[in-house]
Amino acid sequence: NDEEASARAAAASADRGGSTIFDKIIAKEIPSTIVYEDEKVLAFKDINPQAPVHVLVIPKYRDALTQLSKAEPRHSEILGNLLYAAKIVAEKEGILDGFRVVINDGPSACQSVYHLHLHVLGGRQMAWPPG
Ligand code: IU
Repeated sequence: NDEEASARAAAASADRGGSTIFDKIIAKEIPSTIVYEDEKVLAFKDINPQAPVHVLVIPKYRDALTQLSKAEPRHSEILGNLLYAAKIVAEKEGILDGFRVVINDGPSACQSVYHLHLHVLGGRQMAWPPG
């Protein structure tokens, strides 16, 4: 279907080292509602929220890390920074009593933007298993 086709096209572009819309958000060429920012990570509200709180946490320096499955030992520090930033986001958004952190990796998981990102979701009862 269309969604799968565009996911595969995005994956192919990422493999060629293409930049994504998140680079423009980091550069503030495209506006976003920033929840948290430091020198390494940026957290901003998802444009199509799936829960009352839906924030994306991304590394500012992509360093060719388009998705978790491409991670190398050198990425371990930024991976830790991203996860810790997710906790800061949950705290700032008032959802420390219950929230979910998601990484969609690859077309089968519906990854659509090939710049590594964590989803932080909360503010409602989450279901398990996720779809
Ligand atoms: P995914 O894990 O790659 O499927 O998530 C990409 C997310 O990026 C998705 O939830 C989109 O709503 C979100 N997003 C956004 O917040 N702003 C944008 O300009 C674009 C996508 I394109």
